[in-house]
Amino acid sequence: MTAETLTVRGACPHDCPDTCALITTVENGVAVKVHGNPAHRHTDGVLCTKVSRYAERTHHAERLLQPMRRTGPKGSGRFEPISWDEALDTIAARLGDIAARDPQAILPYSYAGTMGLVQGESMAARFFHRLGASLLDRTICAAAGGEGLVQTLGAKVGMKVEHFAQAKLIVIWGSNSIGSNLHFWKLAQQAKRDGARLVCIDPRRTETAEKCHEHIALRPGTDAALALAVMHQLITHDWLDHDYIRDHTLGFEALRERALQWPPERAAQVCDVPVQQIIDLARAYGTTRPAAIRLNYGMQRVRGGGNAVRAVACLPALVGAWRDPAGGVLLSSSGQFPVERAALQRPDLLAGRQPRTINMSTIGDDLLREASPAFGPKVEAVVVYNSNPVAVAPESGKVVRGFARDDLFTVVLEHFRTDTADHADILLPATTQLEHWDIHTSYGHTDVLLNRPAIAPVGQSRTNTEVFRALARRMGFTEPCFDDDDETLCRQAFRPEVVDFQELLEQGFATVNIPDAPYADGGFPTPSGRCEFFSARLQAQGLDGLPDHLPNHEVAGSSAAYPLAMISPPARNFLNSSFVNVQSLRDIEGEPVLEMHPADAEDRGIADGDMVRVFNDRGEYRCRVKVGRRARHGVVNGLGIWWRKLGPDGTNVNEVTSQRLTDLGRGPTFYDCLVEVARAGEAA
Ligand SMILES: Nc1nc2c(c(=O)[nH]1)N[C@H]1C(S)=C(S)[C@@H](COP(=O)(O)OP(=O)(O)OC[C@H]3O[C@@H](n4cnc5c(=O)[nH]c(N)nc54)[C@H](O)[C@@H]3O)O[C@H]1N2
Ligand SMILES: Nc1nc2c(c(=O)[nH]1)N[C@H]1C(S)=C(S)[C@@H](COP(=O)(O)OP(=O)(O)OC[C@H]3O[C@@H](n4cnc5c(=O)[nH]c(N)nc54)[C@H](O)[C@@H]3O)O[C@H]1N2
Ligand code: SF4
Ligand SMILES: [Mo]
Repeated sequence: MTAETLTVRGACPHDCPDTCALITTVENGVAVKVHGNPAHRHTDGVLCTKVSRYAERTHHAERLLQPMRRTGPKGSGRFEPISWDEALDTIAARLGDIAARDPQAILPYSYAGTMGLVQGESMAARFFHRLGASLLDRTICAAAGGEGLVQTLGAKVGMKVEHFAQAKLIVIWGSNSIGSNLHFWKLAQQAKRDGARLVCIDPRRTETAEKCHEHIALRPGTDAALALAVMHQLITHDWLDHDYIRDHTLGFEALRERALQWPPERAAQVCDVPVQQIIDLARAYGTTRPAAIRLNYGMQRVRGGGNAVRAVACLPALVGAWRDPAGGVLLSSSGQFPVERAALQRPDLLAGRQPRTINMSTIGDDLLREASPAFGPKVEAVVVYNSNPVAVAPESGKVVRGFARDDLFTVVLEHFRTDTADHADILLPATTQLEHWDIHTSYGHTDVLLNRPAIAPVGQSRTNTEVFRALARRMGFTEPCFDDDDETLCRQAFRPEVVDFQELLEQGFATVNIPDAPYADGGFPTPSGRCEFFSARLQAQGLDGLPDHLPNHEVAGSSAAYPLAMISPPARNFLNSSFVNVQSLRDIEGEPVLEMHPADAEDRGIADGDMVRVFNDRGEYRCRVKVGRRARHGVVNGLGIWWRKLGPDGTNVNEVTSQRLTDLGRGPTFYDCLVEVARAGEAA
């Protein structure tokens, strides 16, 4: 190594359950390589293909290097450089004007471009709380399933991921682990080598499904029916842990009655799978110890997604799977971290005000709404950071129209000129994970990670926190919390007795102390302390207290015009819409693809490799069709999430998705979507 070479420990910032520990090699101030930290057991020295290219992304020729002001029409992508002072003065003046009338006309829009607690919602939240801006309901990914877990287990908690390696049955339910949870897949393979049976439940024949012993290719949005039929079998064969049910659950009698309405034959019809597959799944689940379920968010992007997660989350308590460290269910571990959110976000700065809340999943409609007593003021300004709504939000025809409004003032903090950035009035260059401090929890394991900056900010880029600190100063916010620097913010995230900051500084990660079989003796974080088959809290909201199958908003077969169900899971080499502009990764993905079953293709005279139009009443997009067995009959898979401007006609899959919401949690229903497909160029 030369004198100028150093290595810096960090954390992967992306919205992925694995939250890997990174090591960045820096030569003469340039990040030359990012690799996995071998000392971190969950990372085990391995990164996915995407983040192995993080240095390429960071030093990309198209990185935004200076603040810019738009000069062409919105969406045109024409900008001119301006100074930071001019950019910040302009923003502060506009926001100040609007706030003087009603600060709720200002909306922050952010999600998980970085999962960092500091560059995510810390200084930004303080700023918008102090301003009194509209609150954002951050629902776009996990709201339905999260609420399903909270109502059943009490929080976003579950079994510890490392114990999957010792399970004898692993049900991978609504997750393409190889694509989006790679480090879990390693544990599943270890279990498989030790004799475990792997079952995958997914409408798509993913690379993960192919490698499991069994693949149950159900219709999208029918998981609750399947889970209820499994319960039916557990009950009728008495594969139940009666002691566990008596001591640690609530509402068994009511659930029993519900489940008995779901014989496997009924579920087989709803799910469109062979009845024997359901019977076999139930027998395996009822008779194998330890049995572990890796549930993931893929199955909750439909109308009944919250109920589906509730139904699946009931299963381990029925068979007493929680007694074993390698038994139970894991959807998310994020509720296992006692993060000091109030200290980071300072909701007290609202000072008694109660601004309205806008749901990020209906941003299309909400940007187009006029002022009304029910809605409040028209949205006059949006400040976007850590998100690319024009590409990722549903029904993008409306999202684009909203962001194209001439009377909307839009500020975007970004690394690149994304589809959303093209609509900015002021575009601000943001630092990447290699250039700033941050601290991370995980939703797939139970370690905290620290991210240290490896290189100086590229160009004139600034951290999100620095932008909001500077805006706070310009707007006259004098509270001392607006002076906290990023390292201070990192230290505020946890009480010292929970996470030892010195340990984080020294090794880059620290483990939160959680028992190996946390619910072996019950003690769920629900109001009753039990696993709540029946939820009094849901009943009090006028909802069903028991889990049930709720058919999709757009049920397959209900529309003659749009007979195909479409799901749009992620492409393996992109992370939502991040990395689409990284050439080496785009080369692997090629172009936007729609997977279609041979029978559906034949019905439409479509051949493998044709360009097709995918359409419904909401919109249309074009892409290349891949005819084959990845798609099940009646379902097409439109792999996401391409930048619109890099797709064949400046659109992407979200042209056809809808803004309807889920049963619980007000989440989006990306995978509850009927379409028709035709060869491009043909009449509709
Ligand atoms: N490579 C890569 N990794 C990622 C991401 C990425 O974009 N690319 N995104 C990250 C993010 S933000 C998230 S939230 C997670 C998402 O990861 P997951 O939670 O695993 O969710 P999805 O990838 O949306 O879907 C997972 C699987 O569910 C299937 N599925 C769709 N509908 C249904 C259904 O109704 N029932 C069942 N049983 N299965 C269904 C899909 O075909 C897909 O294979 O992954 C993260 N990891
Ligand atoms: N059709 C369809 N649509 C979907 C999904 C689907 O499966 N199908 N998945 C949904 C899901 S699960 C999710 S989570 C959402 C994801 O939606 P988003 O959270 O919007 O995720 P990304 O598309 O990755 O966009 C994140 C942006 O943040 C920027 N960014 C990253 N780090 C920083 C930073 O430190 N500072 C600033 N200022 N910017 C930063 C990146 O450059 C990137 O452009 O999309 C949803 N949309
Ligand atoms: S995206 Fe996931 S698998 Fe890839 S490096 Fe980040 S945390 Fe690890
Ligand atoms: Mo997500």
